[in-house]
Amino acid sequence: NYYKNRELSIVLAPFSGGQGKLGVEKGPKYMLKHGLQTSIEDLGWSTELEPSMDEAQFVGKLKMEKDSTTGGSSVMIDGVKAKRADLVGEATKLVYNSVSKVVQANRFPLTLGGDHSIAIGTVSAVLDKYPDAGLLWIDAHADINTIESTPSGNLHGCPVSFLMGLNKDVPHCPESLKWVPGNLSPKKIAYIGLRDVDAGEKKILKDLGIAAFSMYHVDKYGINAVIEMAMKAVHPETNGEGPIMCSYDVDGVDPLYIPATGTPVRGGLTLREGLFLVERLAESGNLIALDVVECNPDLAIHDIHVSNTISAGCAIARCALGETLL
Ligand code: EXY
Ligand code: MN
Ligand code: MN
Ligand code: MN
Repeated sequence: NYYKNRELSIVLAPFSGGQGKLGVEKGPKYMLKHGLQTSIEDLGWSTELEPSMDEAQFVGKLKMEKDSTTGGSSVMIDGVKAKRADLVGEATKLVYNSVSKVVQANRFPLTLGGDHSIAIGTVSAVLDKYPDAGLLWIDAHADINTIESTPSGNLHGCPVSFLMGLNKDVPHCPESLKWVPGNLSPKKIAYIGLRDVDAGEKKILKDLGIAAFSMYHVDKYGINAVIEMAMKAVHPETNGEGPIMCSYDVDGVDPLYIPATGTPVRGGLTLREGLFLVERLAESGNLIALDVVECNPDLAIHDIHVSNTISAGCAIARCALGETLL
């Protein structure tokens, strides 16, 4: 059981350069303001804050799409485009440094994003410490576009391809992301909640034989069976037992419950299914790290959408840390 010493660091990753909408860098601040740290301490964890960057650090450098049609330092060379790759490389390395420090000290890293590109840093750091770890990716999207297949150029749609080293042989792979070890095995990841996967991504999932449970599977088998199949998929030899990291994009949950997010897709997990997933991981005792990403308070069209989104994001973290285990 990896929860034994109950020491945790909240890694703040207020970065928005992996996509085109400002505001997602405010996620960590809002979740802390909601009382997340105290509520985790109330669950018996000792906690520390671990800022990986300042909230303002990258914002000034970001020229988002709404500002101009040519916005963002979009590189387009021989059909390869990756927006703001310089900033994503720099920011994810900072996140990597922070999470490395936390895991190497045997603390549990709870990383608050920020957009999902920050998982390039969190997962790389966790795999250094636990090479055998399985990764559960909760998301409406597969985030496995390569810099060649990406339709948008937004790197929050690409972290898994970097984690697997799929861009290594691509000409013009951005220099700024060459630090990424890229050693995640396709056998060690399982997705839950998928419902908006690009054609190029479907081909990658199929060619690499990646375990992917879409909303169809959630409806067909039920959420408990799906999470158990996912755990077994990443740890087949031990019937699902072994260290597991969870990278949780809040857009996996239906926008009815979590509306303030950059790329909402209807037909997602109910809030209970979304919380059950992490409760089940807590119960397994195998969870070693968690990301909660893509809360963007600025995208709410009503105040209630901000509180719904932030309180659900915090509930995901608390449930993963044992809140509902009696
Ligand atoms: N597949 C689309 C793209 O690559 O542009 C959309 C990606 C959205 C990614 C969000 C973070 O999960
Ligand atoms: Mn997503
Ligand atoms: Mn799409
Ligand atoms: Mn995502």
